[in-house]
Amino acid sequence: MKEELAVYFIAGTQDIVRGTLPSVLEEALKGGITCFQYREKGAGSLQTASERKEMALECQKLCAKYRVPFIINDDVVLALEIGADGIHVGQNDEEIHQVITSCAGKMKIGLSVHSVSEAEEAERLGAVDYIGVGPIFPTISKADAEPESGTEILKEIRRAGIKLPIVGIGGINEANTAEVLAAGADGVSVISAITRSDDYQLVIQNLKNPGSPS
Ligand code: 3NM
Repeated sequence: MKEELAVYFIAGTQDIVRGTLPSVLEEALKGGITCFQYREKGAGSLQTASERKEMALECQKLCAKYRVPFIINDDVVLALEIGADGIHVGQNDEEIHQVITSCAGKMKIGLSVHSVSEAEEAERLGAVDYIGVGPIFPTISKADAEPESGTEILKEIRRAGIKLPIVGIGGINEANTAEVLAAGADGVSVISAITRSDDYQLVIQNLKNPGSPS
C-alpha cells in the first residue's frame, strides 16, 4: 500500500479548471500518479447517481489501463456496485464500522484523521488500510476543511507509534512535499497541485522526487 500512496491524486468534476475529468486523469496517469480517488463533492459536482456512476466507470477504466488503484470517496454503494479497488471516508462520512462491515476483504479502506487519537482509533479498528492526515497546509479545495495542522501532526502520529501507512493531504505541492515526507508521511495526496498545473508530468515527477526539505 505504501508505494501506492506516493502520489495520490484526488479529483471530481468540481475540481477541473481545464478540460474534463477523464482528460486530466489520463494525463495524470501518463505522468505517473500511483493512486486515484474519485471524489465528487461540493459546489460544481455531479448531482445524480447515474451521472456519478457513469463518470466513475470512465475513471475506473482509465485507472485499470494504467494499473493504478481506483478509490471512491464516501459512496459505499457505488464502490461495491462497480467493484472499486478502495473506499475512502472521513470522520463525518459513512460510519466507519458500517464501511468495514460492508467492504473489508473486498477492497482497501482509507480513513481521514485529524488528530493522534483519531489515528490511534483507526489503527485499533484493525481493518483500515491507510489514513489520510490533514489538512497539513491551507487548502482551496475543501470548503469545510478543519484548520491546518502543519507537519507537526505527522511527527506526533509517528511518535505515538502508529504503523498504518499515512498520506498527507491539504495544500500540498511541489515545494512542501519533502517536508511532508520527512515528517513521516508515506505519500502525498493532492487535488489542486495537479488540476491547476500547466505541466502535469513535471509536477508529478517533482511530487515523486521532491529533493530535500527546505
Ligand atoms: N481533504 P488540495 S483537505 C479532500 O484535510 C481534502 O481531510 C482534506 O486539496 C482533509 O490538494 C482536502 O487542493 C483538499 O489542497 C485537498
